[in-house]
Amino acid sequence: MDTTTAKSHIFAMLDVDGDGVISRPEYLARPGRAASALGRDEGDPLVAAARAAHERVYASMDADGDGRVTFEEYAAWAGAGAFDEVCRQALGSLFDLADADADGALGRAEFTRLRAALGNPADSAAKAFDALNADGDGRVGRDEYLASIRDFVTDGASLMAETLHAGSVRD
Ligand SMILES: [Ca+2]
Ligand SMILES: [Ca+2]
Ligand SMILES: [Ca+2]
Repeated sequence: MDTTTAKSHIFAMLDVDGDGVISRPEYLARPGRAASALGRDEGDPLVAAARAAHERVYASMDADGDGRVTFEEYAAWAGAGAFDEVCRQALGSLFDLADADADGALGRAEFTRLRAALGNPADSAAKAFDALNADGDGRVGRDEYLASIRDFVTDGASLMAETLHAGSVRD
């Protein structure tokens, strides 16, 4: 898939109410929703870290600072530079919320919970896990998880299409 298509899939996931705009509250609700789905309480430092990382992403993404991110604004911003500057930290912070035993890797159960927490349908979790667990050790490491998302944003690599459940659009 091309990068515009990849970006449109991510945008659609972030635009939870489907009104064509990623609003500031909509985006900043993401870490809290993930935290509660993953059984983290508000006092957990990892939750505070996730909120701070998401604030930074939104400030970077909302170029004109009006609290609304349109697809045009998103598409002009998303890419390798934005990923390395702010997105990696935000996505990593969500990964950490799911990493219950804090060993830097997600087993199948942890991975499935993270996907559900981010609003991805559970039915494709097994496929996504298998795609990311290429070496078959039953674990998806933090770095390989983040690298696969980066590949998706920068190249439209299909591996991450599975993990973001863009596969449902193709099927
Ligand atoms: Ca919206
Ligand atoms: Ca804006
Ligand atoms: Ca783990």
